[in-house]
Amino acid sequence: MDRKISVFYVYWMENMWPGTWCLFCTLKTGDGLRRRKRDQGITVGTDDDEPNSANSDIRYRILSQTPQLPSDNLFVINPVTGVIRVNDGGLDREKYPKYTLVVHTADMEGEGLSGEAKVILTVTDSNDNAPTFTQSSYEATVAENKVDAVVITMSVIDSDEPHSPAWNAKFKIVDGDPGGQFNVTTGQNKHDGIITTAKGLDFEKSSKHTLLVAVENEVPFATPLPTATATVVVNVQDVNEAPILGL
Ligand SMILES: [Ca+2]
Ligand SMILES: [Ca+2]
Ligand SMILES: [Ca+2]
Ligand SMILES: [Ca+2]
Repeated sequence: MDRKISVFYVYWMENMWPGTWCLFCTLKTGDGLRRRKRDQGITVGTDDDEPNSANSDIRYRILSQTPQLPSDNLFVINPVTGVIRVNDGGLDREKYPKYTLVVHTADMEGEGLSGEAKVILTVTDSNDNAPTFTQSSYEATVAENKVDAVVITMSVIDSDEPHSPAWNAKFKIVDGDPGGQFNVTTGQNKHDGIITTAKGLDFEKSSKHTLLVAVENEVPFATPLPTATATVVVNVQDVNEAPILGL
């Protein structure tokens, strides 16, 4: 039995159902990193003894899990194969992005020489947080007759992995603009919604527009989430226009 502590790096997506395997596992040994296939799960411990002898018959158990949150038995190890699986729901990247497990290994069916392996678990992101506006309502004033005029910039917050498609925002005017007089685009920081005029507004026709703007991410939500909206009241400013001759 190799008594050296081996370190394994494992990546698991948050919100995984109990029983699922890690996404992929990397085994760190003296000769570098070896990636293991997903369906192999993770097998800890190495043994140079003859295969199928009692000396090579290793047993595994988890000694500790850090942090022990949201429960202390999030993972389970198969005592014979050393494969680790999710035991309990509750993997949440936004709350607990990393876990360390210490795994005890012993040969002679658990009675012989023992060693330890450390498993560093990174919880990877899924889009389980909807972006929300920093304000639920906005008010702006824009001069009539101007095309491509910036009306207002709205910002959002999102708890998912910054600058990923699960964090980047996508805006849509869902109500209050039947004539297509406004555009909404996403700012360069991927977190601002910028409303501009698509056509020149006409104060004499309508001095006020009330828009309803919705925000989502570039990728669909991973869990059912309500879509956030904000109301934007646009006041049109009157401009003294030359009288039209002939009327
Ligand atoms: Ca989460
Ligand atoms: Ca997330
Ligand atoms: Ca998100
Ligand atoms: Ca006018």
